Amino acid sequence: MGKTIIISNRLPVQLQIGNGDIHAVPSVGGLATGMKSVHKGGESLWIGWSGLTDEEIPGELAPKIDKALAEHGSSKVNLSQEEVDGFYFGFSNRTIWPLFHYFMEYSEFKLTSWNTYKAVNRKFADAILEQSGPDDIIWVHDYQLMLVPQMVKAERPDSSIGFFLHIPFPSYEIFRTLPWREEILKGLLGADLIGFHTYDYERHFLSSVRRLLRLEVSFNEIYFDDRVVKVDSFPMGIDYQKFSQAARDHAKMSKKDQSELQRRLNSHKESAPDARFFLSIDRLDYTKGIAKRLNAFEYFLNKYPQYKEKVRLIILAVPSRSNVPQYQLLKKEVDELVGRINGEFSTVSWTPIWYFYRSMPFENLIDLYTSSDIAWLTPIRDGMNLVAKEYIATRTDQTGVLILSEMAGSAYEMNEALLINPNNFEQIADALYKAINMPEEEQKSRNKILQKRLARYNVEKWANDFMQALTDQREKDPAYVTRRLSVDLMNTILRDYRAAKKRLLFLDYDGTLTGFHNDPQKAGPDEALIEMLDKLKSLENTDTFIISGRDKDTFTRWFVPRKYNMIVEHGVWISRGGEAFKQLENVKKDWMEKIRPVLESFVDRTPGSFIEEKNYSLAWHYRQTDPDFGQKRATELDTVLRSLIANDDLSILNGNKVMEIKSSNVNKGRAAMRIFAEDDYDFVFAIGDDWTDEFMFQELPDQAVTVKVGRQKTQAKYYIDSIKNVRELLSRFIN
Ligand code: GDG
Repeated sequence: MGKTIIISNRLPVQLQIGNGDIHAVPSVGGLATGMKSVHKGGESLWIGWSGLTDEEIPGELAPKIDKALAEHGSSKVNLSQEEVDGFYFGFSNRTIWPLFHYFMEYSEFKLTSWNTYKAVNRKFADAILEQSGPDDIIWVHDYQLMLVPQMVKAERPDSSIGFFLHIPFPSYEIFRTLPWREEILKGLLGADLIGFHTYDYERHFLSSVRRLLRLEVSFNEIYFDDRVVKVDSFPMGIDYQKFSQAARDHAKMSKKDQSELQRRLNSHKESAPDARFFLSIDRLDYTKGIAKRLNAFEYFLNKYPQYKEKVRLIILAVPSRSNVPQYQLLKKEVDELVGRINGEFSTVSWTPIWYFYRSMPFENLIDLYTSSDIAWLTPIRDGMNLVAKEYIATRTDQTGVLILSEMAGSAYEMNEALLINPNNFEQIADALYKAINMPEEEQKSRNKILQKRLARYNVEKWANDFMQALTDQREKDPAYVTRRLSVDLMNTILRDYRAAKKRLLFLDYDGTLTGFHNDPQKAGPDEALIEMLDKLKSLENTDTFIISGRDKDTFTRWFVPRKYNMIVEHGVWISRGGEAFKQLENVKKDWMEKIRPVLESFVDRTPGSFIEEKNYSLAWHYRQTDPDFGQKRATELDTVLRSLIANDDLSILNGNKVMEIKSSNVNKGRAAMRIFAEDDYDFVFAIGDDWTDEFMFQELPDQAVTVKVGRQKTQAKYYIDSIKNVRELLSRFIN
C-alpha cells in the first residue's frame, strides 16, 4: 500500500514571515482537522498552494519554505499573482462559485480565466505526478481543482483517485449554462470515486453526466472510458470532541480567565436576564443570506414588537474574497443595513445588532456559541454549513435552539432543528418566536438527538468512510478485470483458435464493429472495417457472419457486393458469399398494422425519437431523446405493447436505446444455432453489445467464446470495453 496524497487549493498550514524567518503554522479549518486521521506521520503528503504568491515570497526565504512545509507533510504549488487572479479570484470564485450556488447573474464566463484555471489545474496535476508513486491513493478536494482527476488519470491510469466537492452541484438546468461544461464533467470523471455532501448534489451531477455526455449511468455508477466511476454522498461532519470539550472547559473557566468578549456577553445577560441572543456566523458571502437575515430580523421586530429591547442579534461576518466586486458590494449592503436597523430600533440601553466584521480566535467562537440561546443560520444556498453542527456540539447542557435554512446541506441531517426557507420572512419571524418560547424540555430532546448523530458521524468518520469507499472501489476493479478479455486470456483463446479445424465467428454490427450514428442509415462501414472484414472473409476454415438486427436492404447495399456472410433482422434473412438474401425463418408481418400507430403516437410525444421500419420488425429508437424522459417513455411503451400483443406471437426486445417488436420465433440465438448445426465447428466465437445479442450468448454451446462490448450485465463469458478494442481483437484472428 502506498501513501495518501491529499490535494486542495490551500495547504492545511499558513506561512508566517517575520524577522527574516519563516514558520508554518497549522490551520484550524474543518478540512485540516477532518483529514487528521488520513494525513498523519510519513504516510501522506498534502499538496496545495501556500497562500503566498511568487511575488510575495522573498527570494532569500524560498528554500526555507519547502523545509518548513515538509515538517507538516506538505508541499507547495507555486502560483504567481496573475495565476491566483485568473484561477482563484477569477474562474473559481467568479464563475464556478456563483453558478454552483445558483447565482447565475453573478457568473462571469471569461475565456482568459478559464485558460488560467486549466493551466493552474495542470500545475497541480504535475505536482501530484512528480511526487506520488503508482500505488498511492490520491484525494482531490473541491471546485478549484475539478480538472485535476482526469489530468492525473490520463498519465497514470492505474492510480486510485477520489474527488470531493465541498459546495453544491447545481441542477442540470443551471450547470448546462457553463460554456466549458463537458470539460468540467470529464475532468471530474478522471476520479474513481466522486463524493458530494448530499444525495441531491449527487443526483444533479449524474443527471448532467447523462444528459451532457450521454454516458451510461447505472444507479450510482458511471461507465466512462472503460472504467467505472462511482458517485456517492458523504455528509461532512465536524470534530465533535474538540467543540464539546472546548465548551466544557469554557464552562469551568474562572472569571479572571474569561475573554473580554465573554465579559461583555455576561454583563449584558446580567443586566437583562430574560433577554435572548441570536447568533449568526458566516464568511461574508452572498450565498450565506446575511442581508436577507437582517431584513428578516427587522420584520420580526415589527411583527413581534414585544421583543424589542429583549433580543439581540450577534453577527460575525468573516472577511472573504474582498477583491471580488460582489463581495465589496455585499459588505456595503450589510454595513448599511446594520446601520439602518440599529438606527431605527436602538434605545438608550439597547442596540439590536452587534456586528463584527472580522475573524475571531477559536476561543471567542466558543464564547459566542455557548452564550447564544439561538443560532440562526439562513444561507440561500450552502454545500453543508458546519457552523450549524458546531453550535449544537457546544451546547453541553443540551439547551439552545438552531434555526437553519432548508437550503443548507446540513439541513438534511438536522431535522430536529427549526428548518426554514430563507426567503419566507413570515415563517422566519414565527420560527424566532417559537425558538424564544421553546420549553427547555423540548430544546433538550431535540438537541440530544442531534448531538448523538453529530458525535457519531464526525469528520474523522467522514474522511475514513470516503477513503474506505475509494479503497473498495479499487479492490472491486479486479473483479471486472478477471472477466475482461485481458492479453493473457486472449492468448489462450488464440491458441484454441489456431488449433481448431473449423471455426465459426458471429459479429454484431452496430455498437460492436462500428459506433452509433444519430441516423442509422449513415453508420456505414469505414475503410478500415471493410479491409478487416475482407481479410476475415478470406480466412481458411473459417465462416464469419455479420449478425445484425438491421434491415436487409441496407446490408444488401453495403455488404452483398463484398460477398460477406450475413444474417439480418435478428435472424429472418441470410445471405452467403454475395448471393441475394433468403429467408431463414418464416415470419408473419400482419401485426405491424396494429403496432405502427402506437409507435407513431409515441414518436409524436417524445421529441428526438423515431421509428425504423424493417421487413419483419418495427423499432422505436430513443437515443436522441432526453435520457430520463426517453427511459420513462420506453417503460410506458413497454406496458402499452405488452397489453396489446398478449395474444400474438410477438416479442419486445429492449436494446440499447431502442425497442424492437418482432415475431417471437426469431432471434439471433436461434439463427446462430442453425448455422452452428450445419458443420462440425470446433471453435465458435460471438461478440455483440446489446440485449439482442444475449440470445446468442445464451444459446450457443458452453465452449463458445462469447464477448460483450461494454460493461453491462451479460450472459457472455468475457467483456471488452470499446469498439476500438473489438477491432484490435479481431485483427489478431487475421494475423
Ligand atoms: C465550504 C462550503 C461546507 C468561521 N468564522 C470563524 C471561524 N469559522 C469557521 C467555522 C466553520 C468554518 O469556518 C465555516 O465553515 P462552513 O461550512 O460554515 O462554510 P464555508 O467556509 O463556506 O465552507 C460549506 C464546507 O466548505 C465544508 O465542506 O460546509 O457549505 O461553503 O468551521 O467554525 N473560525 C474561527 N474564527 C472565525 O471567525 N476560528
